Amino acid sequence: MGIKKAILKEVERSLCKGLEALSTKELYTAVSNAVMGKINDVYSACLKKKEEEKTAYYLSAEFLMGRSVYSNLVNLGMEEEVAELLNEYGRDIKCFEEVEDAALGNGGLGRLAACFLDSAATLGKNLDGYGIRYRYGLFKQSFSDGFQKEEADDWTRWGDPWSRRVESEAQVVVFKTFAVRAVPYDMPIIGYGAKTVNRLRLWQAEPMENFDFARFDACDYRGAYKAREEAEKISAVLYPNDSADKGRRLRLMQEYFFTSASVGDIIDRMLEKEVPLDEFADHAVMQLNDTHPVLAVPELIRRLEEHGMDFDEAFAVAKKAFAYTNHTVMGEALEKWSVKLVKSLLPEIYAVTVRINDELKRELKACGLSEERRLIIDGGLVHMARLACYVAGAVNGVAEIHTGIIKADTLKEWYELYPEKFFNETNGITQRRWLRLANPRLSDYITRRIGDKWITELSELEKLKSFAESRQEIEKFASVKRKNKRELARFIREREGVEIDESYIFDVQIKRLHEYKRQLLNAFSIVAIYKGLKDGSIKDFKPTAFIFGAKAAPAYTRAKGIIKYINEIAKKVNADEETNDRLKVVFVSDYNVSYAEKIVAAADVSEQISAAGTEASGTGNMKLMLGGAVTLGTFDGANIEIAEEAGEENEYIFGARVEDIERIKDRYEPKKLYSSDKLLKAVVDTLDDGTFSDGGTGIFAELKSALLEGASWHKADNYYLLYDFKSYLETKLKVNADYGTDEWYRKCFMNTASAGKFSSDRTVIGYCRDIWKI
Ligand code: 26V
Repeated sequence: MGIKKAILKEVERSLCKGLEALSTKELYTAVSNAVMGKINDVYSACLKKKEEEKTAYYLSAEFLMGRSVYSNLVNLGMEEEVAELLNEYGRDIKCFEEVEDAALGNGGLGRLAACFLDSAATLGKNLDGYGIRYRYGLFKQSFSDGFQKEEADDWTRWGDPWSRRVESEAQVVVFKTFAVRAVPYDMPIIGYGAKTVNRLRLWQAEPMENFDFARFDACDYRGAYKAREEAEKISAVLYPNDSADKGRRLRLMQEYFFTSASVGDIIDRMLEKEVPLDEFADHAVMQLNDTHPVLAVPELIRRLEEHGMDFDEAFAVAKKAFAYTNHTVMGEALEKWSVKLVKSLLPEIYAVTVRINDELKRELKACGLSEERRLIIDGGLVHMARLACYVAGAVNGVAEIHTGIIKADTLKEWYELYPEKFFNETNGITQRRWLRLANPRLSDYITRRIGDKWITELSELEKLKSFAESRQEIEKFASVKRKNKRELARFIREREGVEIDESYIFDVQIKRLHEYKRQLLNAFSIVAIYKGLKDGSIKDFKPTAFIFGAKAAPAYTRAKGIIKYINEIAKKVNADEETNDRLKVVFVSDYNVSYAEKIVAAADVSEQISAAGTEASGTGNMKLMLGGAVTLGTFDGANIEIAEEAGEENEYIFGARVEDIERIKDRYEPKKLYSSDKLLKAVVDTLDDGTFSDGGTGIFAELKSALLEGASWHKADNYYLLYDFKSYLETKLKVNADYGTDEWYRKCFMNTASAGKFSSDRTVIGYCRDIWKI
């Protein structure tokens, strides 16, 4: 049966109405159910295959899947047929844009996990995901008087038709004083062409018993619901990073909850197949996505001991069963748990960790190496990255420069001990979502030129380069971008109420709000440009819309201050009739995966301006490159590899490099720069001279003081905004001067044509080869 028929049957079976009369939600449910029905056979066959073959498991606290309906239709090749069917009934497939994103992640790390799943399924590799089915994903963002407001994200408001609850495979997770059930919800991951369907298994926390009847009988109604509440809170919310401090205990519970259930699940399946557990690592390898799932290490040992192994045997298995990816060099993000907390919540896990630590001490002694910065239990804390580096068979960074930094600095004690464990696996993105789905116009253009092999082999894009010298081709390419910009402008007009059009340069910075990513530097440059337009020192400025998209962790006051500052700039600048034919600023609200899809297709300039040495990789940079934006960026993260692929002449690189910062950092005096550079001073002073209002909160003054004075926990201007300001502004003005010519669009074209390396297909192949051995 074709998909059209299946949908009609689904409508008839469940809704007793004609397709034309369905609500959008009903239509969505019918289409999703029909699609799910289509993949059953392949899905079962793939589950069976994984019982026979070695499988890699991606353990991650975050999976930022976005919307499934369109990507599944694309990967199944059913997009056109379904659109056609809906049309026949007077409906538009675009109506599914009302469907909520599954935003079970904060940013790059979670989206990377989702891209990897798409790539592995497309490549036919055995990779399944394990995570948490949060009741509420990343908060919804709105602005009130320019301040960020957060609201709960009820992502299953329209149900969750892409998941199946598998009651019979629930696990029990035991904490010191109580236990909960982990109930799996399985989401099929459909590879492009639908030859492989892998599985993302997300655990939901539920009480051991549904309802405490004894208590209810005794008229203790509140008590009767208590167990339910206690259990459900474990998977209730995704932690926005930076705010874990408040609910640290709950966060630790989440981490143990999903890793324990996942390890238990993998072991159960092996026992079912009668695999001897000492052969565990021949059948399974677990990739630890940052330190969040590292409790899986002591948990595996604990469970293997429960099944009769002694510690040494279990430890030997664990050493072959794990690999660890580091995603950040920010010290605050390397997790440490207080011994007291771990002991009180997970005494058995703590006991296993002590034995691992003893093993480590013995080994260090034998090699005559220092315990310094190596002990897992150290100073009353359990160091999760150290535990990961000690036990994992492989440790990797996510871009060349980042791997270099973790070897030389962040994890240098481990590199010294085990150089053979260290790998680089430069991140990637799936072109199925970020080009084929997000940018149908550019996709069609490319396919008309070089065929559609790029969809599964992105290096094919190289073939576009033979068209780069043709003016006509460059003009066609430019016209695709113009249409995409028109579409985004319309969307922004409707949703944000800001008037821009395709004649503007679309200069975008889309990523989580963080000091190191330096949205504030971008804001400063806009203030400088505004001043220059007002006083006439900047002439011939081509109209530019500076577009921001970002969420700030709710407890991260400075990040929220930066949002307010940019919104204040937007308010002033957009209303100024002297300049608003050339300068617009818009901070889009509730930036998420679906919003990103629209923005990447329409961007001219990709802002990647982190302080050198701080951004592990970045992946937004790759999405924007693929869409034909030029990078305005520092030599940091994957920007370096982007410039290497596209040619530095096709990007706009500025600012201090890691070596420069190394050289100056001990004698850096931002105050001197501030006092000696008039423009810089005037710009920074807008934080407290009354130009903009922070609503009396004092956050702007605090931002200024962080730059000039520092704080108890950091030096002044620890991300070198003032240092890079001048070269950034100059480079930005150069971008403006270059924009719009044939030469400009040729640069854009070269970016798209050179993006082949940044497919997550290449990354996943790297992990399979170097680390997973599958
Ligand atoms: C960051 C921070 C910053 C300091 C405060 C506490 C804290 C907690 C968590 C995080 C997020 C760290 C993990 C992360 O999302 N890393 C991102 O991973 C992407 C995929 O590898 C990579 O492209 C980004 O550069 C990296 O920031």
